[in-house]
Amino acid sequence: MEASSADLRTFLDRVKKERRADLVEVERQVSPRYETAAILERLEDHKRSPLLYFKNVAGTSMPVVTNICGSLGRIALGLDVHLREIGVRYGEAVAHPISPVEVLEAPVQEVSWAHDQVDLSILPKLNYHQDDAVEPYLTAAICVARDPETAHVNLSFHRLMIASRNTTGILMEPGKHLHAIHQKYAQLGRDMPLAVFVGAPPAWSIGALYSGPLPEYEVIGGLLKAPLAVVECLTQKELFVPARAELVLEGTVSSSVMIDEGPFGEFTGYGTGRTKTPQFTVTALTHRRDPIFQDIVSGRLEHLLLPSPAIEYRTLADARSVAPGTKWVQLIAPLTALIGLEKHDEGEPRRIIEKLLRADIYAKHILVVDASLFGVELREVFVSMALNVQATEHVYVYADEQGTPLDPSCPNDRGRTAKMGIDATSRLVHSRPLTKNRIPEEILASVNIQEILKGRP
Ligand SMILES: Cc1cc2nc3c(=O)[nH]c(=O)nc-3n(C[C@H](O)[C@H](O)[C@H](O)COP(=O)(O)O)c2cc1C
Ligand SMILES: [Mn+2]
Repeated sequence: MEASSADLRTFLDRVKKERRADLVEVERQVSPRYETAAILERLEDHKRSPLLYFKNVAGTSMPVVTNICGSLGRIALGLDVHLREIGVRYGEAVAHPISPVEVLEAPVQEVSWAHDQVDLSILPKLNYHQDDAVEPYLTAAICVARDPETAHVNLSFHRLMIASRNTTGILMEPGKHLHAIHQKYAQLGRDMPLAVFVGAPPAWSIGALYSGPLPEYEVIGGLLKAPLAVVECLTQKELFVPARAELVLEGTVSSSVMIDEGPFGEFTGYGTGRTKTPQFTVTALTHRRDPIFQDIVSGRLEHLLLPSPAIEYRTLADARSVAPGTKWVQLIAPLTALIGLEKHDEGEPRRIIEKLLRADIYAKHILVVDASLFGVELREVFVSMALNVQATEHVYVYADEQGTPLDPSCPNDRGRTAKMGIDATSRLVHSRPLTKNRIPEEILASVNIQEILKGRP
């Protein structure tokens, strides 16, 4: 099968041609310190979420694109499907993964800087929020690492804080594959080889956010319906990066050296202080001749939309594995999922709750409701909670689970947290006879409103 020719540039061209109103090009010089974030925040305040292309960013020769996946419409365009088919397409991709193919020539290696030549100060120095660390961040950094035991290759997004000419911090949350891989290297007394690529069309990003047993490169292939072309790294030979990315950092993550990192305003809307992260030392920086730097403004719409296809797919699959009548999943707030269930036995909601809370560090509060409540106003959800729940019986509380330290309520830096599930489904059998308020149909039909109101408006 021929490798996919999709890349960030082909996606930008498609948006330009097919969704012109979705693309805003900013010609004048902007500051990377808060200004790009401010422009996006103001647009979102006005219910607009265009792709932003900043041609002239102070302190760098690279143009910056942000908000690539800031609308479901653009995500759908990137996957070549209708809005409502994103979930189905994701399921197909996971069911039909396609392995990447190695190529020898790669645009992303047109320019390369190795070892002493590496200078991260050529990158845009982006800051988002006034209480964040002064150091700039990379937010659209997709990290590639190989498990030293299984040799499986893993992809995931991690925030990188530029700490010096050739080092960064990297946040790896407990419960993530990269965290586990890093720990395996540490046990072997070795630093972890890591490659980071920047510049991805939606299918790559959405596929990289897959969470489960498959290698993410194969899910990307499934989404593209063609193999992704990858190239061997120059200084970390066991790793491969997409040949048509814009920019790559190669290097190693220390098993012992920790550096100060943060605070950084996150998807929750809050930063949670300065802590320690392992140090990533960059051994090579490669890029296209004219790289486009991709960014995600932390905490804005794109940050929430981008991972949603992967999280919804996985949550639905996990819930169905214990309750086949699970019909839908809605991520209604950070750390909170609403699950629609056609219940067959009273044990199902609890099984769903326990499965989900243990599978995902971001699953903190799970609310299971009747599947018939799809798309209703939040008030209806509260009504169903009020009328179906006996707190002593239908609220499940778990004291010490793995969550995320990014949760402002989490009392420690390790992400150990309490979790909760609520079974708000209607009972299959009621302990007392219940009758729903009803007036006979024929009497209702016989009422003539006009006559009663006597012509009043
Ligand atoms: C924009 C963005 C930034 C993210 N930053 C981090 C991060 O700094 N640290 C982290 O552990 N996970 C981060 N994540 C979440 C992981 O990338 C995501 O959960 C991924 O699917 C984990 O992959 P895994 O199942 O292979 O561990 C981020 C996700 C997004 C969308
Ligand atoms: Mn993984």
